[in-house]
Amino acid sequence: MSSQIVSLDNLMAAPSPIRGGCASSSCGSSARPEDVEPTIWEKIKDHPCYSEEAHHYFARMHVAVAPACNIQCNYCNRKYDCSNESRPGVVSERLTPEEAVKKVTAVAAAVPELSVLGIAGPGDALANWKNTRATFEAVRNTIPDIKFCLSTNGLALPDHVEEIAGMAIDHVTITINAVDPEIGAKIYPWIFFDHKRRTGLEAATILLDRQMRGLEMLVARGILVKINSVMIPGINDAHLLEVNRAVRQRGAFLHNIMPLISDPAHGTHFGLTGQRGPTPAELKTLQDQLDGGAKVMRHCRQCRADAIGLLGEDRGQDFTLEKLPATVAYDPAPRQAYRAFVAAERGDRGAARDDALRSVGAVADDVRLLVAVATKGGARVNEHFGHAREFQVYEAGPQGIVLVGHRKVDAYCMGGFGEDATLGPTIAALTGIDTVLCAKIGDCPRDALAEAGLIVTDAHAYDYIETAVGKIYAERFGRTAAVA
Ligand code: CLF
Ligand code: SF4
Repeated sequence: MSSQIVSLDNLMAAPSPIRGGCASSSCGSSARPEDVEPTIWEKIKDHPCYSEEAHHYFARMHVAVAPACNIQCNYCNRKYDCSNESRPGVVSERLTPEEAVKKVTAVAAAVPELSVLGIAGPGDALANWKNTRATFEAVRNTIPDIKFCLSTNGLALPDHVEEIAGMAIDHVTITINAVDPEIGAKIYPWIFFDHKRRTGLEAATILLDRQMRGLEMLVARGILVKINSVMIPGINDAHLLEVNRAVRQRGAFLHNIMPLISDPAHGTHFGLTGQRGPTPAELKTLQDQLDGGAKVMRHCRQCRADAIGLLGEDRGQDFTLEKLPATVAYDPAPRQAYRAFVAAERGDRGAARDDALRSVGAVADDVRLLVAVATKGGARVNEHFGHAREFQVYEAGPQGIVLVGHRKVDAYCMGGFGEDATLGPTIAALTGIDTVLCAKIGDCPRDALAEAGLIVTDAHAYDYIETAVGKIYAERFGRTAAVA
């Protein structure tokens, strides 16, 4: 994905045959999915992680004010940092609460899409509660229209639920990798609890118990809880079905399965011992099995603890402390204008989806198609193939048109010329994909991808994604899929 954040200007400039139409009563309104309660929609409609729909429009930022951790996970090494790498637990610079407020104000002034401030490390938000609380309190006084979100391993959670609720933090993520301590002990070598380091089964039992207790306490207070689970083949992959059942029974709002990132260069226990992560196909198979349980999140990008921007991009390096202006004022006007634009755009997009479906008619038989889309936001096919750093993957079939994941790649276009060396890895990253949609592509990469059996087309440039995917599906099978 482009490093350029989607802006009001470039979204509104997008030429679409559908823009400007007023084909339904939802025109101008913010289209709430029919299966979401209005009170819940109010909480999630601007949250890029809790609403897949919102992630096309809204940005999050993390501030790295929480360096310490009270447990050890076998997939984590917070010492390792590379600004090109994106994975949780990793940051380039740690911040004091005062520095964090300055940074959030500067980002809010420059990025009207910013809607959520998250604290997700690089350690544990609750093991650094003083910093976490001070940051949220100061930002609340400065920028009143931002949502708060935090992420925790759950060990300290039961001790902080009352304060979390009192501070109007209505989104909390708990990372739960197991509900069986025998499995947990293979993932967590130790925890620090009640002034003592504990290991083995004892550690896992305490941690898992407190995670479940924290989940129940948050749900009882109306806080939306997302569960992150790291999928570790051979250790907890099959067990995650049980985890899903347990968290669903306790009222979790979303379940996000994250593939283990494992590389010896990261210096983690799993990296050094050769534990592999799952393939995209293994991840999708598990997610498909979980559908019908707690809602499954499929658009996570495994952000760094200092990530800034839409989920598919990271502008953290544009807002390092040394690059911040000496003074910056909070101005709500551009943020309000952007939100008004998104509300209208959502209505327009909803009408476009309905129109596309009506125009092609019947629902297709049980045949599915995976389509990869180059987009820089706004739910449109609006990124050049050569600029794409990721492709969003949509599955079209009788169940509808749904986002099922993303594939990261290196950009093909390197300052005006194509880098052919990236095409091999890109083709490998697109394994299983049938068609690639982009705003523009040159003949050379198109031919190379065609040789590998991939159809790439820019015929649907600037269409809404579902509209374009629906057309591709209809062209291929003579009918259309229902939009989910
Ligand atoms: Fe940050 Fe997490 Fe809040 Fe989002 S991330 S604390 S819920 S604002 Fe989102 Fe990033 Fe995935 Fe997390 S894409 S790693 S799920
Ligand atoms: Fe690392 Fe987070 Fe695990 Fe702590 S809880 S060891 S910061 S992954």
